[in-house]
Amino acid sequence: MKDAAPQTVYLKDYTPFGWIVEEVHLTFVLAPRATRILSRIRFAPNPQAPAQDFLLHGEELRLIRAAIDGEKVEPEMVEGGLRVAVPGTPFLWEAEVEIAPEANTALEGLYMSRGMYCTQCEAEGFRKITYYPDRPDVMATFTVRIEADLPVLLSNGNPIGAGDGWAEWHDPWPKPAYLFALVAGDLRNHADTFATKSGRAVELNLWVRPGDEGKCAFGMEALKKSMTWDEEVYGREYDLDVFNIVAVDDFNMGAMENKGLNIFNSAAVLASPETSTDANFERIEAIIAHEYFHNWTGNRITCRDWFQLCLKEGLTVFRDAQFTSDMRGAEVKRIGDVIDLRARQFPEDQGPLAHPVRPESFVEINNFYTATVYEKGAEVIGMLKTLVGDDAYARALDLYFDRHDGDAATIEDWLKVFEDATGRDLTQFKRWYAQAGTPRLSVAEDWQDGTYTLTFTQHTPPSPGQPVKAPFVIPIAVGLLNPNGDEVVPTTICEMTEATQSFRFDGLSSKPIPSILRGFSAPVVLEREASREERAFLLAHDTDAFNRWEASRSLARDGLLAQVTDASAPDAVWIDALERVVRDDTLDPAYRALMLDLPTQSELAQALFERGVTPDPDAIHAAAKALGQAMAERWRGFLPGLLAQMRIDAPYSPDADQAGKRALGGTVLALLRRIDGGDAAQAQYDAADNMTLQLSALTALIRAGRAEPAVSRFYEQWKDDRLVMDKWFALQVAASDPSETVEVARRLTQHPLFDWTNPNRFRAVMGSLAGHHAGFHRADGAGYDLLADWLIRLDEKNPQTTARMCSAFQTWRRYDEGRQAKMRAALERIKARPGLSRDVNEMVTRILT
Ligand code: 0A1
Ligand code: ZN
Repeated sequence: MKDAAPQTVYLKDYTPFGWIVEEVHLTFVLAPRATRILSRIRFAPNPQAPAQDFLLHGEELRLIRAAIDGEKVEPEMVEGGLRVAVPGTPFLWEAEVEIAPEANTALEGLYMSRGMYCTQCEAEGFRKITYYPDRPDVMATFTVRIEADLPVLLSNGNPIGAGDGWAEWHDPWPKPAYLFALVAGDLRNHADTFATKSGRAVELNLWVRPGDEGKCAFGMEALKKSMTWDEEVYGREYDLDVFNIVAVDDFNMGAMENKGLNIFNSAAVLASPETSTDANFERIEAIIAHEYFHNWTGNRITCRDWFQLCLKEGLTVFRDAQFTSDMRGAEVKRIGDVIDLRARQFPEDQGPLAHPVRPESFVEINNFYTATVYEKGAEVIGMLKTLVGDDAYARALDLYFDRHDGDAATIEDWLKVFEDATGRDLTQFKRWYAQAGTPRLSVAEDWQDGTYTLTFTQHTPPSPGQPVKAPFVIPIAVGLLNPNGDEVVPTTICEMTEATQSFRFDGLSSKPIPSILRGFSAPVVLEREASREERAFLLAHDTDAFNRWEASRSLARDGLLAQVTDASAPDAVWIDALERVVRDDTLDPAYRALMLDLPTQSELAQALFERGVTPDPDAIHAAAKALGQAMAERWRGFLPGLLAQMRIDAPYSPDADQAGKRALGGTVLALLRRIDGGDAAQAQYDAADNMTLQLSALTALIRAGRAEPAVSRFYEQWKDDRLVMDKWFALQVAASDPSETVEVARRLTQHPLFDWTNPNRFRAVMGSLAGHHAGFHRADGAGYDLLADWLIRLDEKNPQTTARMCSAFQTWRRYDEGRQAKMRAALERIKARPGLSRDVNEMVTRILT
């Protein structure tokens, strides 16, 4: 286990490593309990670095022997590695170490997943494989030999030789150790080829466990689409003879962009119509694209240090979002991303875990793979693109690739290419990387003699370590409509740089209705006291699809808040306005489905908290339920017809058109079950021939109190499919009545298939518990206790996944004293675990302060 004594690392302390690594040769002799790794590494003094001791990282390694230039040495073992005296000239370091992959339950370094060897080295896992300067600015070429009695032996780069029980790989592209990968096992291959635009033939392989061959075709197509798209849109070509993807069942995250050998959580790559939902297909396509795009934004240009993580992640998320928009439609993708940002990043940015997109310190870097670094990091790039325009963005990116190919770069380097390509000064814009917290934007309007003036004021609340914020550069996309609904001023970017700033629109014949922050042009909270009439007007007339949706969403939110605080009835005016949208056949069904998506209960809790009302999770749940009931009853007449309209006769395809129809159908079914007792859901369940329909029907049946026999039938049908069983576990918790959520989750932890050391299975139950707002926040604290019990148990095996799930408690200060005390007690109980990991210690400490 790692040392729990917190040691903070600071961005300001960066110093280059004292040596250059010229090349790395590794030999792996694989065995579950005693793998031997022989490393031969050429070091040369780095003339650009200050004098320093020769220190190599290493954790949980048994050093068998070490030598420098062939002479045996006895390094001094220090915390986190070793120190040894070295010559002042180039030298060869050799070491042999032993590790036990089978005992590695943290899934970091070299570990085993159901008989297969695999690695996860980002961020600092390579030091659990051998002694090495495990930092991203140390880049080297790797040659790897693997010896094992297994049919498939893979590493990075191109294959250079293989025989019975061995294989050798060479990666010609210098890379940091975090991009190292090795896989060995009995795997099956779904193969294809790709010709790059300059004519390089690339062999593509998707490696899976026997039995999963039928779930590969979609992932392979997604890979080829990604390769074509990156050539066409960013001019980026693939640079090796082979691209391997491997599906692994035990994996902490979604996937990993190791050079030429991407390793995927099997849930993020395996798909078939019978076992995967439309949402799964879309996510898989996006993750394959994301990992592939990292080949340029992450691998060819990597990060100087881990503080620069957003350099690769923000940009790659931005690129994968562009790809998905091109593949499936920009408006629906944007709304989905904003829903996700508000659900995951806003709570982080507004609570005790708030940190800048580029943090300035950390204890455990694995705790900073956050929605802020990834998703807000992508928003920052989107704003930059809006500010400079599409052409300048393209020029800046060309310059970035030209100037920094082969570098370990920084955010300063990134911003400099934009400054050089556009002549703009980005000093103030850089605050987006340095200041945490979600800015709040208020608006005042003025109308006089044909001139309409919007005055914006920005304010960013304090966040940990940052009591006072300076103004951001905020691109505010504004359009103006006249009272007939015609657009009189098309989308215009108001570039706000001051704390308070006015923008004038002249020559208007009547007072316009403003549509502000179109397309969600900046990650801010818009605090505008627009009247209900004005929002209803925008819902009906806005030409900006995002703001039409936003108008509806804010009406829904305010109606729900009024239900909670004033015991108002559900807002019938909004329901009627929405009906026109939902029944408008000219609108994309996917968009209509999003229009029907209600604000999450956690979002409502946050909104109440911001208005000075202590949120009551039961009351919020009751309000959402009453609104759903009112919608279903008011729309009783047309819901069955709409459901029938969304039925598809063609064979299943996960494309956006079909998926949109099923999404709207699923939403309609969820309303219908409130008035038909689940009859339509039962019919859909019985007829379903794909997982999307089967699962939306099962959800509706559970919610209608008709879980049986469907839940048992589902189990019998799918008990041998791990990925589908994850859904079975998750759904029962997610769809449970709040009074039973904790009991359902507890009962499922006793199920023989609850393999809690598998991160997907653990998250299926515990993640669903934490995500069930009213169920988790049960007043007696039973939800907190159950989650804490399991986090305490998991931490001993897998600190990374445990630490990530601690964020379930990050909003604790929103709630009443009783709940606060119970959450605090749960956190303190976690903190008191003897041998607590550094990962969890850092998370719990930050949440409590
Ligand atoms: N770089 C990967 C995600 C990833 C990050 C950390 C990991 O272990 C701590 C594993 C994977 C990506 O962005 O896809
Ligand atoms: Zn990434």
